[in-house]
Amino acid sequence: MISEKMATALNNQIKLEGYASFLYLSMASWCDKEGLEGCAEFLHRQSDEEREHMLKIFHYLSEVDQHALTPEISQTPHEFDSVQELFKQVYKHEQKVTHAINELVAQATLENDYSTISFLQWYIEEQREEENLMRTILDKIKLIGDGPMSLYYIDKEIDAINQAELSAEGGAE
Ligand code: OFO
Repeated sequence: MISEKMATALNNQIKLEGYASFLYLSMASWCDKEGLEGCAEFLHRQSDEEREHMLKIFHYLSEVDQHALTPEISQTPHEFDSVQELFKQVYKHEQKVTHAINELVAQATLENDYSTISFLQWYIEEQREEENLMRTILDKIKLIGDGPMSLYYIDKEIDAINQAELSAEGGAE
């Protein structure tokens, strides 16, 4: 059993992960509309991952005899200024999630809630990897610059990153 306060904080995290899933879904749709298929596929996969992150917390709350609540998700943006701006937003959102996870760990530590501390370890590692991945993408985008063929090369690059992520996931199974 974990505290009510901890359960509320974890339910808030469900909301944040759910928002991330919908945000990346909206971004995938925008990329599709712009003809950026590689980016769209990457973001669809990210969106699915975020849903899994949300569900992991759902199951954890049930396991510790607490009530997981389906979140109300606020409206995500539908339009983005450019693919460069879009990935900056992804990185910013991941930083926000990392901050929220750190806050959860701090709360669990304060309460000597070792079960939740242990549960959150997976998220700490996941966020380190995600932030690193998004920084790599932003670096590539910067290197490609904004010449006439830049969108083509950005899309190709993100597609390659997506394929690498997919095969890493396959290898992990
Ligand atoms: Fe679940 O927020 Fe990133 O990975």
